[in-house]
Amino acid sequence: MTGQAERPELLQTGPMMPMIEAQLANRFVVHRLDAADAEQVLAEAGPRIKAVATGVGSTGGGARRVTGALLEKLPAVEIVANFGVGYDAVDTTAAAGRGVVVTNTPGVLDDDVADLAVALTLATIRQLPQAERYLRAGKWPQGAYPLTATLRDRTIGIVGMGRIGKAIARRLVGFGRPVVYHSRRAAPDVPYRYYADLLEMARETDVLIVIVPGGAETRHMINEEVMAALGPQGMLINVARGSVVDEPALIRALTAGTLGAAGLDVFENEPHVPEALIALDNVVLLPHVASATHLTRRAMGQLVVDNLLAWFDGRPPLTPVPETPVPARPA
Ligand code: NAP
Ligand code: 8YV
Repeated sequence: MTGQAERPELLQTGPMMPMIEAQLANRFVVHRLDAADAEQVLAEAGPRIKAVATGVGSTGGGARRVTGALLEKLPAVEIVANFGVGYDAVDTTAAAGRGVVVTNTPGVLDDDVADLAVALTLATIRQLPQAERYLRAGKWPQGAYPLTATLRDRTIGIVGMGRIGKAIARRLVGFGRPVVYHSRRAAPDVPYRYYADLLEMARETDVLIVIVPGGAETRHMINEEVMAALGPQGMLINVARGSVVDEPALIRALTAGTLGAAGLDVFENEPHVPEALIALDNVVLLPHVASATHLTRRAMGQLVVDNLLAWFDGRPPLTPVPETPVPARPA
């Protein structure tokens, strides 16, 4: 281990898992953006900071976003390691413009996120939380819980056929349901029917599972028209990012019954969920937990650390994002 003076300086934008923090503290001089004196810290240490460790996810919060303005205060930064496969909270254009490499945590969370997406789909269509609330409220002796819709007569459209979309599709095929999908380009390696037009797919399916990246390009791609196309028996499952769905339009559609039901793991303004959604009984709401198992979060955390260690050991980062080319490590 090198001495304190030789350790690279790193900015941590908010709380991270203890196993991450312990390894970072072992190798870096760590500064915290969530400290009371963060501005002072940035002014004093900003010019020396070489790395950023960040992750938005379930606690949300603007303070944890890696914006162009923040990067400007870190003129020596070389790498931003993001906890999460989705890195919409990191301004990759600003990072690429400064030659800063951004890494994320792909692959290690696919199975848990896909399991959760399928669980949420079943919970929503079979009304599992509602049925449990019925039992707990002591209503069973007065009569059986009402019959529900079923997955048995559904075609499922997946929006986003990437790593996680494929893992969801594989599971649904096991459930005996037809799967179709939409993305910008047809995926070369899947047997499912491809729709270049999202609206056309929404008209011809009745369950939509959304698993695309967040960001400007996908903002509100699930809009009023798409929801209307799904229809009164239709169901929307969002495990992607809250920004992908027009939330006010979703509330209107669910309230009016022009969309049948929704299962949501993500929201536009996390961790704040609109009261109007909470009041509805045709939604199942989860607090951004798709990857939240001990095993998967440990693997994600280790990948954050391993990307940073690789970079500062002079090796290429393990999982750089495509928007930021990997520059040669300065000598
Ligand atoms: P991925 O392998 O990069 O797949 C993304 C898919 O989305 C690709 O099929 C891509 O295909 C498609 N896509 C991208 N932009 C699109 C657009 N504008 N219109 C239509 N399709 C588009 O990513 P992944 O690992 O599967 O993860 C996907 C996302 O899931 C993450 O970015 C993250 O936001 C979210 N996620 C959420 C949780 C959670 O806790 N709820 C957990 C993990 C991931 P084309 O390039 O051909 O369009
Ligand atoms: C996590 C996620 O909840 O990987 C992602 O993109 O949304 C989730 O796995 C999040 O990154 C935790 O901070």
